[in-house]
Amino acid sequence: MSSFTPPASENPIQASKLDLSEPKKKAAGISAVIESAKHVMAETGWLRGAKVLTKLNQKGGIDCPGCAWPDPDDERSRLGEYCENGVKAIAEEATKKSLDAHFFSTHSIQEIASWDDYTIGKKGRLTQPMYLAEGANHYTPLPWEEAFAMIASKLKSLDDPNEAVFYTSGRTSNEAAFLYQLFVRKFGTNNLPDCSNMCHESSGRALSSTVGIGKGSVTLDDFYHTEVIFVIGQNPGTNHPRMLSALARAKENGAIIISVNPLKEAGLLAFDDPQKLSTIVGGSASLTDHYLQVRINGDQALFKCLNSLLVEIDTNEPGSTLDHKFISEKTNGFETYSKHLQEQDKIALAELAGIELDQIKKIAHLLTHKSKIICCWAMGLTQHKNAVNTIKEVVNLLLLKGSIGKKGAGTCPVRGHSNVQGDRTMGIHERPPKRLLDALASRFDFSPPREHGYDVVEAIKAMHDGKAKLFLAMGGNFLSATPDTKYTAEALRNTALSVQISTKLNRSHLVTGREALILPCLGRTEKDIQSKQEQFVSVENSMGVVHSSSGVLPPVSALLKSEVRIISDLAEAVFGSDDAVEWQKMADDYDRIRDAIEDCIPGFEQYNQRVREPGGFYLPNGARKGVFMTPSSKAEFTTEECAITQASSGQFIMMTIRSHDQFNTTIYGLDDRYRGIKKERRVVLISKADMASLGLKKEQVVDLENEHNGIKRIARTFTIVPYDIPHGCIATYFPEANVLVPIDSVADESNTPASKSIIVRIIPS
Ligand SMILES: Nc1nc2c(c(=O)[nH]1)N[C@H]1C(S)=C(S)[C@@H](COP(=O)(O)OP(=O)(O)OC[C@H]3O[C@@H](n4cnc5c(=O)[nH]c(N)nc54)[C@H](O)[C@@H]3O)O[C@H]1N2
Ligand SMILES: Nc1nc2c(c(=O)[nH]1)N[C@H]1C(S)=C(S)[C@@H](COP(=O)(O)OP(=O)(O)OC[C@H]3O[C@@H](n4cnc5c(=O)[nH]c(N)nc54)[C@H](O)[C@@H]3O)O[C@H]1N2
Ligand SMILES: [Mo]
Repeated sequence: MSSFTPPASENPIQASKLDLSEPKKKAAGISAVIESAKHVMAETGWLRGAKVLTKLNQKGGIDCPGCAWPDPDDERSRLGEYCENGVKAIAEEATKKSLDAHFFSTHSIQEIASWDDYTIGKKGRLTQPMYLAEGANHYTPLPWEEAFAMIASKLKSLDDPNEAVFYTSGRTSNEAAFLYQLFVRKFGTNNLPDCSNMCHESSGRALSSTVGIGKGSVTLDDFYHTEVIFVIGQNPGTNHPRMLSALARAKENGAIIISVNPLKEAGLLAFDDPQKLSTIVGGSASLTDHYLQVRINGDQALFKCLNSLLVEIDTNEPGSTLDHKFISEKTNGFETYSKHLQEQDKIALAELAGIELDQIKKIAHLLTHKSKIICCWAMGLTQHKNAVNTIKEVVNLLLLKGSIGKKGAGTCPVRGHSNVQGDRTMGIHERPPKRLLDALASRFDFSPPREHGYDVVEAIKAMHDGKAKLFLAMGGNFLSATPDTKYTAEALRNTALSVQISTKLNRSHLVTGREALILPCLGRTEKDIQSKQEQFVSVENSMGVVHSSSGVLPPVSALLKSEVRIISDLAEAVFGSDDAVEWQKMADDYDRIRDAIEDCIPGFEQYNQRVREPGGFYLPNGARKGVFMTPSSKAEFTTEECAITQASSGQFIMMTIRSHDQFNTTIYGLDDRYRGIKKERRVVLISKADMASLGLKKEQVVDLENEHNGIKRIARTFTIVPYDIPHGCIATYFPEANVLVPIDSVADESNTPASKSIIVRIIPS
């Protein structure tokens, strides 16, 4: 549209041909299957497509790089467990298209930066190492050895190992993650920020301190034996489509589903299971029984209100609602918490939540005689200032009901990236546990650094301040995924060297340090052959199952290296070929890495044997068994006042969410099919009532701006979309709106960017 002013190159506009229709009232079904087949075949061709799809999520096949939702333990459909968006993730990686030196000699980084993310992503796979010299406009090819020598010499020239930052995204396998953290710690730093810092860090913090383990407690089987499932701040129809099958089956078994979300997401309303022929032919499973359309960030108030009602009902009718045996035997802090709840003004809490008190009362009565409850949540809870305390309030509910540590009940933080949980288990953590460092010290005979490293937000600030000078990323798209795009771009540009180990081109290859390197790696769909032997890797899903993943396709280029080999070659360049750690031997045979993991990380006994069993093995999980590894050996109730982010008059609270056509910063297409928004991503979802009070028209173009700690941020040219969303709340897509997330607007304790509660004003442009 000619009236658009182009935003900064870090954040360009999309072609605007907005096409709006009514939001859908159900998810998946045959249309999703057709959608996915179209995507994969267009990118890969029939032969590659068929090869990869028949192996997807099969035992001994490829772990889907889409999300971390588990595969069923016991059964598989003949077509495999796949979903529309998993297939899109596969198509993105298994594409036939590739980028070579000619592409980079033809297109300058300035030119590529002027394209939108969709266009950049569609250019294909990276195929050879590339170098961007200081002041240069074009990447040029360079041999692998020179790339490693360059990184090694820069690393060695730093005054302090803590001047280097080593980021990880969540697709990295257990084997690569273990070797990577070993390399980084042997180099001398714990600067291992990862995507978790922006994702489920708040869940990890809340769960570790209350139930003694930073992961969820349920297995998939628990879904089939539960009475009530809460789905809070999560959009599974788009982001974890295979979860819908589990919800539908739970429902068939009698479970009640309660959704808590400011938006009526299609996938939570109803579902046509593409794995079931009966639903393809007709008929769909309705899912949610009670939809609580909470205001953005109202969840802490909602759950506090619900919990006070439960205590009130139990006081009037003792023993009807609370599990007193569980509370007295297994928990701490109930007295203080129940006293706090009795002092709460429930009407005020309901108002803060934006839900009628009567509706919350209905839920409380429904829970009265139920004892098996599962609480699922994702980014709608984790990316707020009060995220950790909100999740603790959800845990309080489970503790009041004795709903943890038994079948059909427990915590279910639904993870994002397919191996983000495994990467943490392997030690990708800026605050490593002492146990891990001691194990590394004795197994590999060196002194790992003990002081904590930078998380994502701290790393950006350190680069901005010139305290960190070298940035290396194992996957991901740091520039676009992180908050405050302009500030982060300045931070990256302030480094001497930035290195991206990647499969696909993205904006982090264009906004770089003074010098930059692209190191292209194998993806999960590709065969990984080392020393003439085919290797497999392993991953951990959202429910703590560790299993193998083996690629099937020939690599898109002979020049690609596996992530494991890249780390071992880099380690050799830094530490020399006679280093005490046998880097190359480990890369020659991944069994040796798994042996080392077994020696250093609890729960991996007989790793090589058990990972070869079909379906893999479960890691130990105390909370699952009702054993709480907290200092008191009890589960802890948390008593915290409500602290809800609120916008003052003239302002809105904004959440940045995913559309149906993206995987994080990878844009598969410009449509958000279930929400009825097509061909444009720079949109603002806003209620008709708020539009009327601001005098805004449908499809009017506006700017969004805010001011935080004296700094003004602006994101231009967003189109108004009337939507069913609570008053005072608006929604935009991630990553387009990340320019508006202030670097110091973070969750307490977890330091996660508060990218779901951004205060903004809407300015007609
Ligand atoms: N296809 C696809 N799959 C993915 C991803 C992807 O981008 N595409 N990303 C992966 C990753 S890394 C992750 S972390 C997950 C993300 O999975 P989700 O957490 O489902 O992703 P978001 O789009 O961020 O959605 C957040 C949901 O929370 C709601 N919400 C926002 N604010 C609030 C709030 O204050 N309270 C409540 N109750 N709800 C709120 C939004 O309306 C939305 O429905 O998905 C993973 N899977
Ligand atoms: N405003 C806002 N910001 C957010 C969020 C939000 O909801 N709102 N969500 C946050 C969340 S939950 C997350 S997890 C982060 C995601 O942050 P990241 O994980 O950093 O981002 P991705 O977009 O998943 O990274 C995509 C890139 O990874 C590379 N890649 C893909 N597969 C592989 C592989 O197998 N190996 C290697 N080495 N590289 C590979 C490709 O080059 C691709 O371009 O973003 C966060 N940022
Ligand atoms: Mo995530």
